Amino acid sequence: MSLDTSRSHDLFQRARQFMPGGVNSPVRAFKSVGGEPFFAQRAEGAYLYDVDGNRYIDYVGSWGPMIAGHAHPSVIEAVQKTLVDGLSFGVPNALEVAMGERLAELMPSMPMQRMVNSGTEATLSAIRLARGATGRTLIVKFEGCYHGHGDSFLVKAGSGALTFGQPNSPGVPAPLADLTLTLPYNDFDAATTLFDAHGGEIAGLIIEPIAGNMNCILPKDGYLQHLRELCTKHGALLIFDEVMTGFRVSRGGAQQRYGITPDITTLGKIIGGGMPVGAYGGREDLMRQIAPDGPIYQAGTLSGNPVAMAAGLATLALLDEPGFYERLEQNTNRLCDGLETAARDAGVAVTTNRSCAMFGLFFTDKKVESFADATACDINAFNRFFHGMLQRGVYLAPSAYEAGFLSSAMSESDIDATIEAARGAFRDAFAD
Ligand code: HOZ
Repeated sequence: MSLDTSRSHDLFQRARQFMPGGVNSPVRAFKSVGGEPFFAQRAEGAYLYDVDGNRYIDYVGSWGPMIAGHAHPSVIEAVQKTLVDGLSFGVPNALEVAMGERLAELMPSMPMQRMVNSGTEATLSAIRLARGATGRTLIVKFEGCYHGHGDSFLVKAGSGALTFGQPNSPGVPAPLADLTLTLPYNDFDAATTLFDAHGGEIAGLIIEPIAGNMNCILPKDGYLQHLRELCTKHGALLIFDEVMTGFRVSRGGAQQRYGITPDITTLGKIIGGGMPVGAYGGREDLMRQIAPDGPIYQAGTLSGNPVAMAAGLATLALLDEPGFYERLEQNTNRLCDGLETAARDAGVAVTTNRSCAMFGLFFTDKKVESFADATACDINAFNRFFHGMLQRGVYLAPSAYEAGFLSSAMSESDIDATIEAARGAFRDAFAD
């Protein structure tokens, strides 16, 4: 069984001449799973179609934005209606105001925000704000968490940095990297000890409240609260990077799901509905310190772009459909339970983590609660399984260290077809 991907292959050969790895973002090059990426022709609902006409049930969803499925009619309509009036103005527009109001309503911890153009820009700006507001320099992050490719974050980073074995990137000056302290995710005592030693110098602690870049790892009971208390006690700012979890794990993100109020939140993905976008925001006294209200500088030519705002607002409007999150959660449970059963039937050790519309599949029989647990899993087994699924028309993230995403466009029969594919993939990948 082998899909015809000859057109993708030809495009990849051309792409490799002009782009590092033939791609514009590393993980999509398929390097860690082996083989070659397919090239997209179009996408609709739960499916991606490649240039050779193959169809895939898509559990990547453009790495997170497509919570309502691809090319949702109301999002496409909003974009079409907006773009005929011009693509970028460089002056304020009404859609930015509507976005500000909407975000403040969905996430009450961020009554003020600034729109930017990517999640990376959001996190870079958030730590500048934390440093500027506290007058301190140290930033704390977690092993295996990924906050975009800013210098301060490429220290024990997850996602592609982890996939390619370079969690600390060359090119990041050592004196800057030294200002980033790292902690093991879900380790209560390590956090307490670090804050006892350095609390007065820490500007901010940044965390993916549910980690999605070392596969999917949930916080232990009380862990986020513990971090909240440490930050409050030591005068450091708690930054939730909700670029992935924002509006994916509940209508109000992980902060609503766990009942924690961060000082600063970073967003991206869903708030752009598939267009390039990011945002950061927080309490008014902090955000008033951003230029031009205050001295902390941050700017962007395309920030608040009308087409991106229109796509984002249309996507956010879909979250209000009654039962939207309940259905997503049911489907995720159906999928994860089904994958675990299929693996058990095939005699393969697999465990899953899940939170509403995001999940992780691990080749181990143990609970996965930390970076060390995730990296101890059988990565070769994942890679074989990945290709078995791809051949059967199911696209999982091409790395054992990325979370999977569901969309509201997926039906129960898509989930069941995925589980059926998994039965075959487990069987083939683990045959003696
Ligand atoms: N940062 C994304 C994974 N968490 C990868 C994006 C891409 O390669 O397109």
